[in-house]
Amino acid sequence: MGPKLAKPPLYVTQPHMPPLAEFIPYLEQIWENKWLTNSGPFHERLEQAVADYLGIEHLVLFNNGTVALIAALQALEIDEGEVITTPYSFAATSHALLWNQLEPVFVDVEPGSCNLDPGRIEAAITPRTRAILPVHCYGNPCAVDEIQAIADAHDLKVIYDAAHAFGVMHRGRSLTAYGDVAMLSFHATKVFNTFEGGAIVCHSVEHKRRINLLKNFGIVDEVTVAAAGINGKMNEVQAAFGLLQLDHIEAMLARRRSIDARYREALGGMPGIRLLEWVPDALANGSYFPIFVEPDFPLSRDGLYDHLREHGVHGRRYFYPLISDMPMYRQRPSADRANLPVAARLADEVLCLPIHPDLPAEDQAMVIDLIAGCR
Ligand code: T4K
Repeated sequence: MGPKLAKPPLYVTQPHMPPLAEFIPYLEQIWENKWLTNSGPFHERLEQAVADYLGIEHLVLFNNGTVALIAALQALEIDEGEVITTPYSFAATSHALLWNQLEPVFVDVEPGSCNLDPGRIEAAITPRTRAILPVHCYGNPCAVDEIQAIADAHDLKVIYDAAHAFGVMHRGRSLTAYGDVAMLSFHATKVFNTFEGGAIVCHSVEHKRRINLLKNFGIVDEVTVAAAGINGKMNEVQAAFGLLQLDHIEAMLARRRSIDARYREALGGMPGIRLLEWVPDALANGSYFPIFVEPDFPLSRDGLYDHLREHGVHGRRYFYPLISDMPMYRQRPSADRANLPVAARLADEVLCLPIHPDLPAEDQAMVIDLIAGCR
């Protein structure tokens, strides 16, 4: 037996683990098949099941969201120039650009939604701009219409980092339906997980074929390698776990939404605490619960982070530091904090509170009481 955590802290996220007994038949099937990866039967079933669940026609599974994003950029043949993106995200968003020798150009975000500010995008476009890479931060929809209109006017591609957006419905359809492509992450800490995993949503058979080619080394057949592809393949254990998770997804989403609602009710009017403004016309997935600790709260953001941690509550500063403040980005002119005042403030004030389907009500009450007790 491996090590067991003594008394686990209250983590910012935790995967929901379906009963182990439900997973055993899947494992038995994999043992019997002796087909462990490379478009195995569970992979094929999951790819179709996720597409059906999202109401999407074309979807390609990957072994993680980062590799999916790297491959998607290549599939769109964005192979040089600049890409406009947000500094307020997980490092993977911009890292995918550097891995493709693309130049990230950072544009500030909106304070309410934390998403790329569409009003600032055009000023950042140059003759070298090839694409826009916005993030639906915390699953909250970007200004998809404005972004698409700008992209159309300037002949740019739109690649959504939708890592947080599984299960978010926007105007009656999956948020992943927007843009030329959208990337999903199925990492262990996400709403829907396959241990590690991810997917690309795209919009044509031809594009799906190209992405599939790139995810499997560029192999066409036993004697033909047509592109410098990568290994982005999801294995059978991951895919089987995903199928099992899908059986439970509605209950998990409902639980997340009710935890979200309880936090909103308890913390909504609290002086010094600001909440994320969820975009109208969208059904949230409760993937994260960020609060913004403003100057009139008795503790600083880091003070509150430490206070919670002393009581076993491990909040996380998603997203601090800003990507643009990381050493591989900060020399760029667009990375200057003076160019990104809203993102800089959000990064200094944000603290994500625990939210996951199995969070006990009394633990959530303790988190709320710890915050309220600071006043
Ligand atoms: N774009 C965006 C906007 C993203 O947020 C991400 C990933 C990506 C792209 C890239 O997608 P992937 O390539 O990852 O598919 C985590 C995740 O590793 C990362 O997937 C996620 N975003 C990011 C926001 O958070 P860490 O290093 O902060 O997470 P970690 O491993 O410290 O886990 C957080 C907490 O969750 C732990 O304190 C405890 C709990 N936990 C974690 C794991 C791994 C568990 O309870 N069980 C677990 O198995 O990056």
